[in-house]
Amino acid sequence: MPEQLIQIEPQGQVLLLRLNRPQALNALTSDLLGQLRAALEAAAADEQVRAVLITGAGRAFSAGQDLADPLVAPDGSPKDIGLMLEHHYIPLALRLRSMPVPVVAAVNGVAAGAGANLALGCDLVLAAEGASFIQAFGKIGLVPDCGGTWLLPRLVGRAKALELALLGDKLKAVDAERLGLISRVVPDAELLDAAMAVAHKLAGLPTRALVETRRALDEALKLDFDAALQREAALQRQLGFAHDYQEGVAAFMDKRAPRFKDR
Ligand code: T3D
Repeated sequence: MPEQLIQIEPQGQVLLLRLNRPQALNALTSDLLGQLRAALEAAAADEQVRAVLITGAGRAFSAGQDLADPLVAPDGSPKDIGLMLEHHYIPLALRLRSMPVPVVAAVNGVAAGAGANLALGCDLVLAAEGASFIQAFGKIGLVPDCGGTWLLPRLVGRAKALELALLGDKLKAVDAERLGLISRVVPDAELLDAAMAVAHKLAGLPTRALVETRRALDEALKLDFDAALQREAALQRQLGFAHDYQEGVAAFMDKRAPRFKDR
């Protein structure tokens, strides 16, 4: 029986995924990354799942790549750590970014290196007051990965992105919120309940429209204003023909709760 490195806990329409190597601050091994991707694949294929919530077991969210993993740990022989990215981090980051349901991160403690960028790649990021974020790559002679080079300047602008990435200092959750790096900070004891409430709220909203909104925002960064307006019109046309628009408007008119089902 393989070790359960991701705890999978269905809670109604929300699937809670807990990184589960607390003794190593949930450092990311190839096995853990494989299990996380498999859990996300299963969630993507399961029509009952309408939101995913990712958190860490123990006192950390994740300390990033497991630096003791024989696949990457320097031992005198050359290590192609690009393979680790190609086999694990790139597929994971792409899977996360293209999930057919919203994904929430509940950052319960330190999130370092790829652990930080795993969290920042989620759609909404809640953090406990005691949590922190570290772009730990530079200190070990690497560049930000798991999407960090793309995410950081878009989230906080070039100047702050460079400061975070070059200095690699610990950023407290409250400062991460102030910079716009994350969505919200909550008291430590309230993190999981608050994140679960957000995930349940997302699960009750029209999933397809939420996912198209994520895609449209990401794509708009590459478009000029005219092209973004055209993209909005094309998306609105598609969504206007879909069930959830009919249902959302009907529910509003009838003064009742909507029952969305599109994915
Ligand atoms: O290499 C590639 O594949 C390329 C991909 C790279 C992606 C990356 O993520 S690179 C960045 C890797 N992560 C780091 O460099 C962070 C290393 N960890 C730390 O700086 C600190 O541990 C923390 C700031 C995260 C937490 O500090 P603290 O003082 O709260 O805890 P600690 O005492 O340092 O760590 C507790 C234990 O976790 C300790 O083990 P022990 O002594 O109790 O047996 C420590 O060795 C272990 N641990 C922490 N981080 C890692 C780790 N073990 C393996 N890999 C880690 N990344």
